[in-house]
Amino acid sequence: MIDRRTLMKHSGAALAALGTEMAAAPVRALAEAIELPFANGQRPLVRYPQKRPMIGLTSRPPQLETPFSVFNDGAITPNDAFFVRYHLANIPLSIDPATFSIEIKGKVDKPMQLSLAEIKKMPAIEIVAVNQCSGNSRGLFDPRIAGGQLANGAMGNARWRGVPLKAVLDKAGVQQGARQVTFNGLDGPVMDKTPDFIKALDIDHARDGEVMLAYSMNGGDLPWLNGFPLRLVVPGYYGTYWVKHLNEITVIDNVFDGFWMKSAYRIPDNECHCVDPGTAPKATIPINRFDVRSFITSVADGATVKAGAQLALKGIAFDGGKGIKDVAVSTDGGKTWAQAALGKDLGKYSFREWHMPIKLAAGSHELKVRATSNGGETQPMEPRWNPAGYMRNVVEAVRVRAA
Ligand SMILES: Nc1nc2c(c(=O)[nH]1)N[C@H]1C(S)=C(S)[C@@H](COP(=O)(O)O)O[C@H]1N2
Ligand SMILES: [Mo]
Repeated sequence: MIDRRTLMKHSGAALAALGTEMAAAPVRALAEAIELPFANGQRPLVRYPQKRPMIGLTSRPPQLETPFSVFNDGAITPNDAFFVRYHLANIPLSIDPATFSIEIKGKVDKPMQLSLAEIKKMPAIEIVAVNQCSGNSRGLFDPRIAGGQLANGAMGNARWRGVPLKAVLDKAGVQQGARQVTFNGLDGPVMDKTPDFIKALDIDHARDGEVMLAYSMNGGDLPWLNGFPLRLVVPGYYGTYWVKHLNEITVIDNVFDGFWMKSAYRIPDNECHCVDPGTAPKATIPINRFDVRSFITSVADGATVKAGAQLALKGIAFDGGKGIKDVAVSTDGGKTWAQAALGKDLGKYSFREWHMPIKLAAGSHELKVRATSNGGETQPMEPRWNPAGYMRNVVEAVRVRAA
């Protein structure tokens, strides 16, 4: 039913129904389950409005991981397969796009409210960009780390359409002395003591012309759970900054010290953003750009493939915004490497597909892929560790048996 409804243009009634259905979520846990590649990795496949069966992590608030096989279907992650991450259980269940507005306030000459219609009348930009949770792959850390036990599916790549944050800030007129901009959405804590989810960017970053207020994803409205009707898109930066259901922008003349900037989402302040397992960093900074990553998508760990046959190995790579320079593949556990061919370039913030034909003799093989960015950054052969389980980017291994 809901799929039919969401295919229709959002009428008020259809949206109200969507909110009601969201309130009743999880709509359905399917009988099927999935096993993620770490201890206690059993997960239900769950059904939410506007989503295909997804890997269920929590239900209040809904947190959904993308089944990894989706990434083999193309460089763009479909809206109905895009992961979902929330912190606070009080997610919005009724939003009327006809009356929705966003407030711009603080150190600006003209504090204002902009309706969705007004935002949509401004000149639009489009950027293809990866959104990845800081804790993507946390479940693979060793020693294990508390927090959402995710495999590699807390990421996705979409074509975002919206207005540059710069244009909105210019309209309001940023005042002298502005240092940061804060972002707040419609969701909130269930208990008063839990800090509201508010994020901040430096003023120059906020005005770089790429950070955007997006109202569309892959040609459609944002799915409800991905921030309908408006979200921040911060190309190259971890998902924590991509505030959903965005309705409040505040220009401030200090460095924001709210919980989600000052205490959470921080990484060791050193070159590798890592420390010896089990130790605490001396100093920390807010998490920022993605490190470089790559994945094999065409064959799963533990699979059996045909010996001696040509195998079309493929996958994806991305980084924090320099773009991918090259992708190397090893079929012997990292002893020797060969260059893969790169797929279509959808922009420096996008997944970049790669492919390489291989042939495997009968027996066991360890496949590895390693990407290098245009900035010269590459993936480490040994995993790095930090206390929050962020930024995993080790060269991953896929073990296959050829028979
Ligand atoms: N309003 C709001 N926006 C939010 C969050 C949140 O809890 N509330 N979580 C952030 C985090 S940590 C991530 S990883 C991304 C995930 O985006 P998605 O749910 O569209 O995949 O949303 C970000 N935006
Ligand atoms: Mo996240």
